[in-house]
This record gives sequence, C-alpha cells and structure tokens, in this order.
Amino acid sequence: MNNLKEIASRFDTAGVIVDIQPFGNGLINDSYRVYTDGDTPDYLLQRINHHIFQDVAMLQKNIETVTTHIRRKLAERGEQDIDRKTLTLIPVDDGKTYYFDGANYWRMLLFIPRSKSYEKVDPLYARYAGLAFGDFQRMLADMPEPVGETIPNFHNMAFRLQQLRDAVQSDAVGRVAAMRPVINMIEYFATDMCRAEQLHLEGKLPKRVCHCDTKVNNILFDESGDVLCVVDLDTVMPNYIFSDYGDFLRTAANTGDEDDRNLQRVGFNMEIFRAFTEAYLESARSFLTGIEIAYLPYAAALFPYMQCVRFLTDYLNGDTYYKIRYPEHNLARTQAQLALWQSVESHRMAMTDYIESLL
Ligand code: GN1
Ligand code: MG
Repeated sequence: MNNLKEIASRFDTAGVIVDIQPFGNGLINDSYRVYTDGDTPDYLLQRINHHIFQDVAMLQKNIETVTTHIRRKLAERGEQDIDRKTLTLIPVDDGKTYYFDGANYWRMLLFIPRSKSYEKVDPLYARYAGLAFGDFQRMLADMPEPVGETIPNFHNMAFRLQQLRDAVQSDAVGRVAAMRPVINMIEYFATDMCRAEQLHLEGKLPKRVCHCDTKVNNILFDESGDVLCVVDLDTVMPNYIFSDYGDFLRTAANTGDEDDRNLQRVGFNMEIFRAFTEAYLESARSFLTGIEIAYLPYAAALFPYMQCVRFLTDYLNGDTYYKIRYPEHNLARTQAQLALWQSVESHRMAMTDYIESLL
C-alpha cells in the first residue's frame, strides 16, 4: 500500500488518499481502486503490462485520442454527465498520462462512480450492449488522428495459428503430446477460420476502428441498467467489426464461465445472441456492408475458436501470457473455449436465418 500510495501521489489527483485496494479481474494489467476522503472522486490506478503492451507511449496516446474524440462527440450531442460516459486519464506533473517508476509503467483514471459491470447479462442488458457497441463504433468512425496497433496482429487469426504452430514446434514444457487431439481439431478448421483475413486480402472486408476487447465485463452500466461506457481501451485499433461483435457473444452468450471445468455448463445462449444481434444491427446497420452482416455468424464462431488457440498456445508455452490461478488453468480455459466454439457451430444455420429475418 505504501509503495502504491507513493506511485499514486505522482498523479494530479484531488483529495487525500485513504486506501488502495485491488480491483477487477483482468487477465493482463493490475488494477487498484484508490479511495479518497470526503467528496473528492476515487481513482483507478493501473500497472500496465509492458511485456504485452510494449509501446506504452503509443498505447497512452491512443487512449488520449479516443477519449478526447468521444468526449467531443458526447458534448455535441448535449450529453450530461460526460465524466461517467467515457474514461478520463489523470496526468502526471510532466503532462504525460503515465508514470514510469524505473521498473513498471502506471496510469491513473477517474473511477466512474455508481457504475457496475457484470460477468453475465440477461437479454435486455444484451440489447443495451448491442446498441452501445454500434454507437461506439460509429463514434470512432471519424477520428481526426489514426490509432496505432498497440499489439500488432492482435486479432489476426492466421497470425494466432502461426503462434500456436511455433509453440507446438518448440514444445517448451512437454505439453504437446497430450494436446494432440485438440491441436488436430484446430488445424482441421484453420483455413475456414481464416476467412476474414482472406476476405480482407481480396479487398472485400474493411478494417474500422474497433474496441477489440468487448468482454461483457468491460461494459459499465448505471443503476438503472443503461450503458454508461465501454472501458479497457488498451486494444482500440483498426480491425474487422467481427472483433467487437464476436468477443461480446463469446463472453455474454456463454451459459458457463470462460474457464469452466464443468463442460456441461458451457454452451451458446441463442436468446442472448438474438437480443444482442438485433440491437447491434439497429445501431450499426447504416454503416455495415453486406459482407460484414453476412459473416456475423462466422464472427460468433471465430472468437471462441481464436481464444481457444490463444489459451492453448499459452499453455504449451508454459503460461507466460495470461495470469493463471492454478497450474492447469490455461488447459481448462482451452477446453471450455473449445466446447463453446462447438456449441456455436451447431447454431450457425439458425443464426444465419435469424439475421436474414431482421433484414
Ligand atoms: C485479456 O485484459 P482482459 O482480461 O480484459 C486479453 C483479451 C482476451 C481476454 C480473455 C490484451 O483481456 O484479448 O480475450 O483476456 N487482452 C489482451 O479473457 O490480450
Ligand atoms: Mg478487461
């Protein structure tokens, strides 16, 4: 706490810090809620994982660009309560929005009061989320400055498969033999699942500025269920809209947990799919192309598949990327995402029919 207090004191905050506590359950960065006394706002202090986000200056610049742009859009709409509808970075003395303590990079955000995030949502909240993502993507469509790729090839399926093949090749911790059936299954569908990259190469699929980490717990809701904002802007970058659509469904429409060890619980909830898709199309249809809409069922399948590949790669590499809570955690995650992917695949036709019925 003392060390954290010392770090927090570098930022231009109001009030007296009375407590600092771990916050949230992200798999990459470490977050702490900074409590202040009296009426002054609380803050969120984050240690940025700079092994993963290697260009911290670019990362922070992106978030500044995005939040400044959204702030202006909200003001133009006459939005009240802007501080709860987008993130606010707190600067350090030198004007930068991050602090390097000699070993780690830190940043500070305003803590958004009276907000809630969820690991699961009902169809009504899925609907609100669908509207919010369409709106978020639309707001980002005319940013004055480009945003950089904070993690190059982040949602490039062909690249993720290459990383898996490299991990299989080196077999760093001797886990490959036991995983052969899963690796073979992944390989069998590899060409199909790289369809987005293929369409892009053919000039048929655009990249747009997307959030790229639309896990359901990255949305803040207010007391009455309305969406306040989408948080965790580290991965905002140009990508296929499939990323935001698919990663939301991967988390919100899973009847089990991302790392469920009881695979009976894992499955794809079509009710959440329908509510989210209907709302997303309501708010994004005006700018989506026919190909983007036609491939939404593919996007729903792509993200559990990609996450399965990423968890498996980390498992084979000896758990160097994601935080784990027990030794076989990445194995459990791999199996749960595999089960989810298979469930999504069994609904592909029904998804396509539903989307056609909306058009
Ligand atoms: C990571 O940071 P967090 O926990 O919201 C990961 C996502 C994965 C997710 C899986 C930078 O997200 O891409 O989908 O874990 N973020 C990064 O839960 O790799
Ligand atoms: Mg997160």
